[in-house]
Amino acid sequence: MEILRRATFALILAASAVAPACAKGKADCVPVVREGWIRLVPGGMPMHAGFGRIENKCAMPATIVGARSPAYDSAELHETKIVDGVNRMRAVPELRIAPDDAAVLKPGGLHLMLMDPHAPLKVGSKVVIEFPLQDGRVVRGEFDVRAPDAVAP
Ligand SMILES: [Cu+2]
Repeated sequence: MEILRRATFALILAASAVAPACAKGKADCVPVVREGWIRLVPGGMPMHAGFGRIENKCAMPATIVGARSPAYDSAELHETKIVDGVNRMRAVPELRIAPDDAAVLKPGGLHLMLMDPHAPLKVGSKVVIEFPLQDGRVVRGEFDVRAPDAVAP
């Protein structure tokens, strides 16, 4: 009887040791947006940039295939690159994030281009931005609205 009890105990231990890995591999695991923020533009220009980190803590890679926001007419993922000394932006149609990796959106690099807000945005308010994944699921993030002179945290 004692042996059986010990075996059961060992089984419970094994099960709990495995649990975090199971949670990580769960089908509903999606990347998470952290430190999201939007920088307003002086003069109320209707084109804003969004920054933050999209962390993939899941066991599988995730591929973001776009962006959208209920607060803007359109949202796109862009990348800024210096070509021949000139700042150029290009659209990023797909953004793959490996497991335990993160996409970092920051001034001068990868960013969100947010066009034509439906209403003027107030500093300190929050905007929801959604990133559809290739598999049909959606990453949903909250972005803080900051002043035009805000710098990256
Ligand atoms: Cu851009």
